[in-house]
Amino acid sequence: MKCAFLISAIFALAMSAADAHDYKVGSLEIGHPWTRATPKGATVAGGYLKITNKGQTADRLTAATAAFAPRVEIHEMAMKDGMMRMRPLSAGLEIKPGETVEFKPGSYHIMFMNLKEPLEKGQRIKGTLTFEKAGPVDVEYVVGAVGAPASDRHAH
Ligand SMILES: [Cu+2]
Repeated sequence: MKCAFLISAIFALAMSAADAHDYKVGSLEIGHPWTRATPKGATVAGGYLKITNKGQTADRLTAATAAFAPRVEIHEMAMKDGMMRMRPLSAGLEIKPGETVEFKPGSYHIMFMNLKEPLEKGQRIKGTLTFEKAGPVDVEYVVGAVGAPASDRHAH
């Protein structure tokens, strides 16, 4: 009995560590990567996260890749001809020293394209972000509900 308690306590600790769900590479902190479950037949999904540059020099997110999406682009939303459209940032996105850039619905996002399988709520899916100076970092995107709102905090 005592042993079972101990195991569950350790498990709870491990779970709360996983819940924090942040990553570090060089002087960059990556907070809370997430995406949304995709409706049947959908082949694209947006990836969202926060990047904070705690260093003294600017860095640049130059690429994102993911095994579950053959094609991944870094997108921004911008007004064009009176309409919000997304477009790829071919040179990536700079994060200045001290700056936090938030990738969120309606703004910057990672675009997962040509999805082979639908994303299902509750999954954790692996991807890699590559920065010009800090290099690559493996992250996991937590899959939220279809149409999950733009939120910094989602239920785990
Ligand atoms: Cu997009």
